[in-house]
Amino acid sequence: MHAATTIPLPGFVHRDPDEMLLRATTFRDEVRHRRTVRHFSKKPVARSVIEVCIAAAGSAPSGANLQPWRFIAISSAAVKREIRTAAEAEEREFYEHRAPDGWLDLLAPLGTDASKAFLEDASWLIAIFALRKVQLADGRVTRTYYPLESVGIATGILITALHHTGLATLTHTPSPMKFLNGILDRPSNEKPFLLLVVGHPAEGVRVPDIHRRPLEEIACFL
Ligand code: IYR
Repeated sequence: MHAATTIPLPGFVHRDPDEMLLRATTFRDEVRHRRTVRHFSKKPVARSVIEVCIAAAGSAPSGANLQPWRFIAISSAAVKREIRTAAEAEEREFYEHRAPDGWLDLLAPLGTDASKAFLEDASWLIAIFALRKVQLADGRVTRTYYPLESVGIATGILITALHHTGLATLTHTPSPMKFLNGILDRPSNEKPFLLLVVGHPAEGVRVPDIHRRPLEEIACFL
């Protein structure tokens, strides 16, 4: 057993209650304007912006601080095309054979189908992998703990950072996603978690008229 080496809590700011409520409200209003977009313009996004947002995601808490995530950021047109071809093949199977009717009924109002032009139009695709094993600083390999929870939290931070930056995202989950290991040359201990599509929304883009559950429905206070 090693004793923990500690440091003073870095950068924490104590705020008074009024300021806290104002900041919370401002943040809520900002994030509730985030919408999944399915049509992207080809306008480029600087790599530096993507780098900073991924660094923000890497601040997420994780099981045993093993940080079991890998973000593969793709702007190469050739790689995006390869991903689109493979994803559309899986999606055609999904829409034509695999998806049960109940699932298709729920997707109908979202207007999704097997055609995934956004995989080529958007400036960046970020393939997010969950690591089942990681190597420690001393070279030992260990299994990870709560990798999906950890990567889910990091992905939430990434989506929020991109939205805050002024970019649109689409959380895309072609199923199965194993083809990403092949195209992106990732080892088998890395499990594809999500393909995040990132860019500027297409001019005049429209989104489904969906509603979010009110606070009373999603929270209880005891
Ligand atoms: N992966 C398919 C289907 C799909 C599934 C869910 I759950 C969605 O919220 C949206 C789509 C597709 O991307 O079209």
